[in-house]
Amino acid sequence: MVSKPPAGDPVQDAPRVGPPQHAAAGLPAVGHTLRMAQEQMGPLRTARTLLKVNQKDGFDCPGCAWPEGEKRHVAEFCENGAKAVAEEATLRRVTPAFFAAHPVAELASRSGYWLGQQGRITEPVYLPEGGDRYEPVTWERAFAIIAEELRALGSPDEALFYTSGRTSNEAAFLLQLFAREFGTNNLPDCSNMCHESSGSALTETLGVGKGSVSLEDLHRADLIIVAGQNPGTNHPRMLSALEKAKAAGARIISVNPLPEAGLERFKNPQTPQGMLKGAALTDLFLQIRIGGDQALFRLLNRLVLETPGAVDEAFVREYTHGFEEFAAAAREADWEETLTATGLTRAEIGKALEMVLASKRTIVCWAMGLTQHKHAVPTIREVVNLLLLRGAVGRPGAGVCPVRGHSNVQGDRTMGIFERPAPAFLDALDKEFGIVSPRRHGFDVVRSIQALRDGEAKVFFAMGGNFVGASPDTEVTEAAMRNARLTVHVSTKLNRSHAVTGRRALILPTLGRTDKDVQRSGRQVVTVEDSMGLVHASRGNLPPASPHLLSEPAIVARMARAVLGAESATPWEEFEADYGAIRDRIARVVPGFEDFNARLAAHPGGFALPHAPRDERRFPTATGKANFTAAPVEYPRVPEGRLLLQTLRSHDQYNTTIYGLDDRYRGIKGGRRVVLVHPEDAAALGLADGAYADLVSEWTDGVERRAPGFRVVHYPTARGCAAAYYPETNVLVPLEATADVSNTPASKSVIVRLEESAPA
Ligand SMILES: Nc1nc2c(c(=O)[nH]1)N[C@H]1C(S)=C(S)[C@@H](COP(=O)(O)OP(=O)(O)OC[C@H]3O[C@@H](n4cnc5c(=O)[nH]c(N)nc54)[C@H](O)[C@@H]3O)O[C@H]1N2
Ligand SMILES: Nc1nc2c(c(=O)[nH]1)N[C@H]1C(S)=C(S)[C@@H](COP(=O)(O)OP(=O)(O)OC[C@H]3O[C@@H](n4cnc5c(=O)[nH]c(N)nc54)[C@H](O)[C@@H]3O)O[C@H]1N2
Ligand SMILES: [Mo]
Repeated sequence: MVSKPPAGDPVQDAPRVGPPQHAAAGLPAVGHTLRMAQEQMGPLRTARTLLKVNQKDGFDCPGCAWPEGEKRHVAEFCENGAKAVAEEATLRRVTPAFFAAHPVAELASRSGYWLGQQGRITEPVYLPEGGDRYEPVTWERAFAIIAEELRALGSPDEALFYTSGRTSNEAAFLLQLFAREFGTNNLPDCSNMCHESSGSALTETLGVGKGSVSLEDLHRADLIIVAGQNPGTNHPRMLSALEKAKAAGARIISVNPLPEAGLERFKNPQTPQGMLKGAALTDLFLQIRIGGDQALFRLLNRLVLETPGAVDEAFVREYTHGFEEFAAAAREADWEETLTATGLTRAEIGKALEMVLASKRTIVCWAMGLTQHKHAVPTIREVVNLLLLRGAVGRPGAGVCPVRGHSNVQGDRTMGIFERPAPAFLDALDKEFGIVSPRRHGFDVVRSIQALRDGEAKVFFAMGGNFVGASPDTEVTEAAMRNARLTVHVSTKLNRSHAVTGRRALILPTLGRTDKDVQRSGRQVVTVEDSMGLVHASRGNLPPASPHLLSEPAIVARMARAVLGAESATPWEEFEADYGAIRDRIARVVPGFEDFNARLAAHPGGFALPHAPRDERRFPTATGKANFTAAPVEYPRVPEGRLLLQTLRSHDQYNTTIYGLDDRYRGIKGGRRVVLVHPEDAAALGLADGAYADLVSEWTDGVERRAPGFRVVHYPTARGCAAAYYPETNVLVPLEATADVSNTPASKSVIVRLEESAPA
């Protein structure tokens, strides 16, 4: 399978390469932000939107899920948040005339960058069976088409309802309610490709699948380990928290195969000193081999166990379970094996141990560098083992901090977007609405693709996102999608998923975070939950991109009425008219949301959801205690002459939304088809800096997956490792290459060979 760059793309992908930078943010970031924002929004709208980001009376930034904190700056956004806002609040428009001029086959030949640059979609459009282009359709007809296809299914489980993580709590709650009334738990979401491994590991060990720290805790920690995360690009506001923690005496260990500029030094654009000099952040950089983290944490655990007085014995006795079995496994940790797995030296690991032992309040932060591996779940469990040994859970300044991606991905899960819902959640839902939710588990993302491929699923509905672009094994996923009878996308902007469709397809354009949402009862707010379990309101203030848009809750409510008809006793119309009525129901179904509307009014800055381990050192696990776990140590074995490829984000993208072709901190400009390789590995493979190569992944099924024409960049990554951007490299990630337990695509460990070639 070969995935060529789209042929119809007028944008030249011609990367120019300079040296990587050693600091993030600062003056260049400010100029860059304003230029990008004004290109999309013009000066007036730029001022109107950017001053409302993350303010108490404004909208939640559609960028990342990092929390806002109590004291807010006038400009509480970062460079990449501003790009996310500009991308949504753009003045460019995709109208029915656009669709008349561009057949679907032509859209499929365009790059994701080009598609996204066309602007906001203004009207619902329909691709009839056998049609070659989308045509305008009324909302009524669109919902009738969905109802017709859903009602024709042999079983409700032949329908899939995907959610991306920008969807508000209110819309998410309605969507899962609709799916369950309809009769299925097929609610795959972007989380399946993202922090599912964190959720799996934390639920099993601590009893709650979410992070256990607040922003305050971060400020108070004395050691912060940042493993497998690039906050300078993906969570820039986190750098302010790290800076503050450092100023209060914290130390930072970065564990990463790449030296990421944002973790080296931060030039805070909100302080004058910060702009000039900046603060060094990382005290110890562990340049780990991809996939070596479980081995590293296992050895650290052994060394802690062997240090007299280092284990918090009172905590272990009172609050934990499974210590003996874990300790026996940890004592087996082998130095030589760890050095091989990690590529680190004894001295580096010794230094890390010293810092761990010197710390009373340790927090471990992580993101995709830990979650997207075959052994991601045991890796995160091993991180938990370390914190448990040190009694560093449920204590101020200490705990687990999985840093979420999409701005409401955590909230969507809290609202019940989950293919394996807890029975207690379904019981509460059934009681409130007088329905009988199915108890069979539904399909996650990977299972959904397999179901479409195998003809087990026939209708695909997406509340946001870019399923085709974000999923692994692009060719397989695209073929699966083309098998569907109907594909429906609720979207703000065009992407690849609109060009690779089922037999019939609908695009339903919707309001974004920045748009003002007015319904029958008046102006509406929605709510979101950030990465630290804080729930707060979001209020758009711009006139909507077009008068024909419906909000996400309105779309679900109308779809539900069209599909379920008189069979449903749920007051869908009332929900559409007044989102407060949805929140009243959430308050009665979802624990922690009691008096939702009243608390929202009383706490404009947001309120915290309860978290038993954090608040009361109570661990609602199967054993009633925090569980130590012991799994065999795993790490990827890479055959001679091959490299281990991670697929990651550049500085100018938001997942599959490409803002531009630069990756400033890594020194890349004007192109995305680059592969970063250690100079000595490149030399051994005979690849000069500037050479071009095809990336060919090797997997047990013997199928050749090839991404052609990548410029080789000699780069200081860990030995034996390589890095290239997602989604161009998703073609290389086999559908079946997933994490054990969580089934998350292992998109950070793909074995590849590089074959010298020419620009694609
Ligand atoms: N501007 C912007 N912001 C975003 C996003 C975006 O695309 N753009 N995406 C959002 C989403 S949905 C998410 S999930 C987050 C993603 O946030 P990140 O997880 O920071 O995103 P990635 O670019 O995938 O970076 C993974 C990091 O892990 C490192 N890494 C890779 N493999 C390993 C490993 O085996 N071990 C260790 N220790 N490190 C490893 C990589 O070098 C890289 O620094 O960001 C969110 N915020
Ligand atoms: N190889 C590889 N693959 C990966 C990853 C990786 O690191 N490597 N990361 C994975 C991760 S962490 C994630 S989270 C997924 C992301 O997967 P998705 O969430 O599915 O993808 P996005 O690119 O974030 O979706 C962008 C689209 O969302 C729509 N959109 C934007 N805002 C709104 C809104 O407010 N409402 C609605 N209805 N639509 C909106 C727009 O049409 C836009 O084109 O990708 C995963 N895929
Ligand atoms: Mo994500």
